[in-house]
Amino acid sequence: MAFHPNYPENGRLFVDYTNQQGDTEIAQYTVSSDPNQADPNSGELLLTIDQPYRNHNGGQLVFGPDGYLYIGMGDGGSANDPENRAQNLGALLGKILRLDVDNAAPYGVPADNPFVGNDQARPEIWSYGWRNPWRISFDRATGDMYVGDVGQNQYEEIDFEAAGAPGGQNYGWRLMEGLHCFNPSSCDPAALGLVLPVAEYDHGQGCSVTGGYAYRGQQFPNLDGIYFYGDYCTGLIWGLRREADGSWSQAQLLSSDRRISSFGEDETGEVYLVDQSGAILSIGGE
Ligand SMILES: [Ca+2]
Ligand SMILES: [Ca+2]
Repeated sequence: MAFHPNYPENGRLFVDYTNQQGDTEIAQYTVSSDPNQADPNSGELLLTIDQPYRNHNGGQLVFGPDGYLYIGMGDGGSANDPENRAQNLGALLGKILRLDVDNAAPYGVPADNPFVGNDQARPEIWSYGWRNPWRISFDRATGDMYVGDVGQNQYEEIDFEAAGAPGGQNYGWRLMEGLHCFNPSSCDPAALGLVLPVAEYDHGQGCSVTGGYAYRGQQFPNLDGIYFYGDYCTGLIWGLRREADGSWSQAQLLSSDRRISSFGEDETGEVYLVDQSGAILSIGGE
């Protein structure tokens, strides 16, 4: 779910869910007279995306600093991306999409989306080569994008896209899993123009990455700019920091024993952890 950047004025919010046929729907609702409840009759469907398999439905919606709505779509599911959808620009699966929800109904495509005018590609695509970009966020201070892309059987990864990037990047799947060639088993990432993750961990430390947020809160100044992420199976939490020279430092910060299904960020930039068992915990202190 994502609130429109002008939500206080227009009451518009967006949801991504799996419908009863197992397919992805993106819809808009508006707030009701009760500020804590949407109007159930206000629904407007933006997009339906057929899902060939039950898993890997992605599901993150987030507005970028450019005011456009970004949507994370998994590769469709099963395992190993059997139909190679993440590399197929004619499919919306295995992609991050970028929509304009202000200047056309039910949505428009920003004129500067990278594949506009390419009749072999869907114009909604912002980037491709994703397996299941379960969580996407923007650093509120810099506008940089972070993505936690869930791996297959061996490697989990975090990806970074600097603010102002033109889109159209290929993040590798199923050619690569993390930093490793996957299918085919040998490859030349540079020759293929693939963007490599800025961090990865193997399945000795977890099973499924849950991307988080770059901390920009006020309570813990020493955490400023550290990107938090965790693992769903082990509850380990890591911090990732981009140094002044552009290199990355990664450290395990906590072993939480939590089933980390998501992270969240509040209006002031404080970061929270969502435990699938039902608890919401603050990062930095409890
Ligand atoms: Ca699916
Ligand atoms: Ca990748």
